[in-house]
Amino acid sequence: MAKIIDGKAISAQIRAEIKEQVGTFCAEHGRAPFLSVVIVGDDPASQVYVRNKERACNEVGIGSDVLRLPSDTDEETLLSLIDRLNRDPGVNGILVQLPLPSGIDEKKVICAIDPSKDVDAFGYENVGRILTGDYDFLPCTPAGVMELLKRSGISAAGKDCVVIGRSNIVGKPMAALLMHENGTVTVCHSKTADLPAHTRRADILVSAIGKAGFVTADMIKEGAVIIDVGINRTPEGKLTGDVDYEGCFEKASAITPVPGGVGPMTITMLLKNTLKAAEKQI
Ligand code: BQF
Repeated sequence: MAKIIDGKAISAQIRAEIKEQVGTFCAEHGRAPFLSVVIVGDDPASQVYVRNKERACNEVGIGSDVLRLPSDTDEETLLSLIDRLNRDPGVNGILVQLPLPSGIDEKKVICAIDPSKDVDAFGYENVGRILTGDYDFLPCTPAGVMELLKRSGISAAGKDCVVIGRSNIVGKPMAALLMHENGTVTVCHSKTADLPAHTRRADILVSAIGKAGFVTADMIKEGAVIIDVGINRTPEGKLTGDVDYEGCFEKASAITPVPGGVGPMTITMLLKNTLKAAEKQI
């Protein structure tokens, strides 16, 4: 029987801390930190994520606006909007919700964001800084996972850590952060030979593959810590992770649920990054 790592509760605690720090910032500088969110098109999941971010900003007193552009927006228009936000001293953080419609070069758009306002930390400068350990912002999801571990009293030092997924947004930075915390890290992906042989050795298993029910109880070690980054939708429209929660719950020592695990922490780390960006820009 595992301890449930309650991301919603840990998030609420951190958001209360951030709200207090935002209050101090407002008192000292006469204005609130400010986040601009850019969304292009009408992808329904993206709409939900953007609303979650807007609501969370409100909750802690961070100012925000959502700039909604039609799905046929061209790259040039988007780049000139980012240029305007880069030069606006009232905007502390800029976030472009991904994915962008096909035909727009995501890399070009993300890298157009001023690195000091890149609160997702997806641009080349911030990504490079993560690898060296010399960073201002961490990408929100891996940062959220590290914070969940820390606040649950789980150390990665000396542990076998296995990450499933090698995306630039989650898997790769996740591996870097676990290494910084002195974990021994293995990154598995779609071409990994005998993936269960790796996952069975994991003391800490982080799954970010995006396949519902992918991690089953026979793939994990007794007493492992299971972190489920997956956000998948069941045919009935409910959120579910990558992990067979019921099965792994019996065998793990700690496990994150979906929803209410890593997801809320992702949003909380965005708030933290926006406050930090505002403080650094003073
Ligand atoms: C929860 C995201 C895949 C691709 C792009 C809370 C969120 C999700 C779940 C959320 C995500 C996932 C976000 C829960 C933002 C996390 O209670 O479990 C919050 O809003 N997320 C995103 O912006 O882009 C994504 C996943």
